[in-house]
Amino acid sequence: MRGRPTSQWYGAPHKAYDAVKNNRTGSETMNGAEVIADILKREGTEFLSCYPRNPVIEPCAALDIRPILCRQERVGVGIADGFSRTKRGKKNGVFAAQAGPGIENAFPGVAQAFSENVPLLVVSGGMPLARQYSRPVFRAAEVFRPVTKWSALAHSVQELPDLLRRAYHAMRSGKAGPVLIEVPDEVFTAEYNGTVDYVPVPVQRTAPDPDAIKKAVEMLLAAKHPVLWAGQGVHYAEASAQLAALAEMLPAPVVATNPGKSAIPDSHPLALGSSTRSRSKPFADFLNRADLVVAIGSSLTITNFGPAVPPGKTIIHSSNDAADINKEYRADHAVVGDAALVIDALIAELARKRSGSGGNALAALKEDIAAGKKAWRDEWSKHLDSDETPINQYRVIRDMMRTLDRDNVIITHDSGSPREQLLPFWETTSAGSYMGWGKSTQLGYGLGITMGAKLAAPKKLCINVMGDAAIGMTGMDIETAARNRIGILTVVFNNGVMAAERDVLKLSTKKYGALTVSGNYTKVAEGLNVDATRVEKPADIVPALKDAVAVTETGAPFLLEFVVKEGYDFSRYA
Ligand SMILES: Cc1ncc(C[n+]2csc(CCOP(=O)(O)OP(=O)(O)O)c2C)c(N)n1
Ligand SMILES: [Mg+2]
Repeated sequence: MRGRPTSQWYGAPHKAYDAVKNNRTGSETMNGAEVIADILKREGTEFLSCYPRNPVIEPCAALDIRPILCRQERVGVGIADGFSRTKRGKKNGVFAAQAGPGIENAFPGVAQAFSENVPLLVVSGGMPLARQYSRPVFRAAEVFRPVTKWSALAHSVQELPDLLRRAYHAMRSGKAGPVLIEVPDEVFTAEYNGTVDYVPVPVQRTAPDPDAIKKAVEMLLAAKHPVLWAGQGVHYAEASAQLAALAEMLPAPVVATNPGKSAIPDSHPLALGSSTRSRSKPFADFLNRADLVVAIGSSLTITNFGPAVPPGKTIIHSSNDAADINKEYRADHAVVGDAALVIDALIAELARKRSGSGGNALAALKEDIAAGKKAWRDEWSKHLDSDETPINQYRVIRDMMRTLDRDNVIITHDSGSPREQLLPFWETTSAGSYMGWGKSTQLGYGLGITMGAKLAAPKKLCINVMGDAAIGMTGMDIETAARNRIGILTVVFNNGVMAAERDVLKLSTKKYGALTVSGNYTKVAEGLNVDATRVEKPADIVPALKDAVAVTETGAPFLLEFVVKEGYDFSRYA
């Protein structure tokens, strides 16, 4: 494999902040951009995902906050997103863009993060205050309000510390979400009067009402077939071990939402996996059989790309945001609170009410689940073990599972068929090793968040699996990974079509071939300084994977292109 060039900054010594400051003003005072950089530094910001121009980039570099320049703002936001996800919101990714085109082009990234409740900060340039109401000025704080948890226009340099405190508090309390601060040039350049008094904002957790816990445990003990439903809140609360303990104590099987995937490892004997439109058969069977569904760390939002609670179930709904309760489903009982604190309280109350463990019931449930999983996998073995060419996508997934050290992987699907193919069959072996998403399903989102994950967890193998239409959306940004030494592995399922759209393009395809997409992504990658291999035969999958992983371990990204069948079979069970 060829070594890849590193960018010029890499490893270069950073100038001292004071030098930069004195260079600029010859004084000790800070301007607005420097105040923001200073606060980002205090908040532990390691890198700034960005695209020029934004005055905050230079003072950040002076403070050793490495700028990572993307090729497209949408992906830049995705990098910040994947970082925040992987750090479970304890640290936050930051993205900076210029006013007008830059922030306009960031919209999809922020909208996707909003739909996924990811806490990231966007620092946008802004038009001068005097021009804010002059059409067609793009007013970022206003335009982004519906897709942010909090957004504000900075009117003066003096209010910047207050605004950033509010921004960080919004990210670190309750249900997460992206936040945005719009900073006009005059605020970036104005001198700050006095010294900045800013302390990092702590993460806030909410403890549940003890009476609500008592009632929940009574309901759990009265239920014949309770099922635990794990949402993304379990990731943010880092409550995987407690969730598994609760499941064993009851005993109860665990289903996960799409973003909740790997809340407990799928390999856990009580885990039934997660669900997009596809899911495992036992997921559907056990959920159908349940009399009580206990949703923890989940908004229970109705979505095409996540599970739904079947009608007629008693629901206990726990979320850290009271606004989720009774939003979509009637809650028979509600427990508001942080997932870890809720589960801890449930375990303590359960232990108080009942002595001994599930014993025989636990062993019997594990056996039941194991049998269900085996039957389902056997049913799908013709795909998973297929030797056909073009290659069957499930065969690639199987070989990836067998070859890679899944304990040390962070993987994500992309929109389209790859999501349907990967999510049900990728058996996670460690908590938090899968980034599920799908409340919005923007093709191409997986690439940026995988780079962000790698920056947050450099020792993990970070993988995004995308279709050929998906790479068409954001693919140029693999060069961002090469230039910045972000050693991700991008897997492309090249089937030459938008298979997921076949139902809605029948006539257009028959008459005009509309479904077709074409391209050789190995050649694209090589043109963008990313080593790549095109795999056409099933026997070559494993060696290619091994080589690819070895390259990522040197710090360089790799692209593996699999020439695959159109692939119309999904694991859909109602
Ligand atoms: C930005 C965006 N535009 C449109 C869609 C709708 N959409 C979902 S999947 C898909 C086609 C996916 O094709 P590909 O990535 O090649 O995967 P395949 O289904 O062929 O495996 C489209 C157009 C989307 N999800 N995101
Ligand atoms: Mg395709």
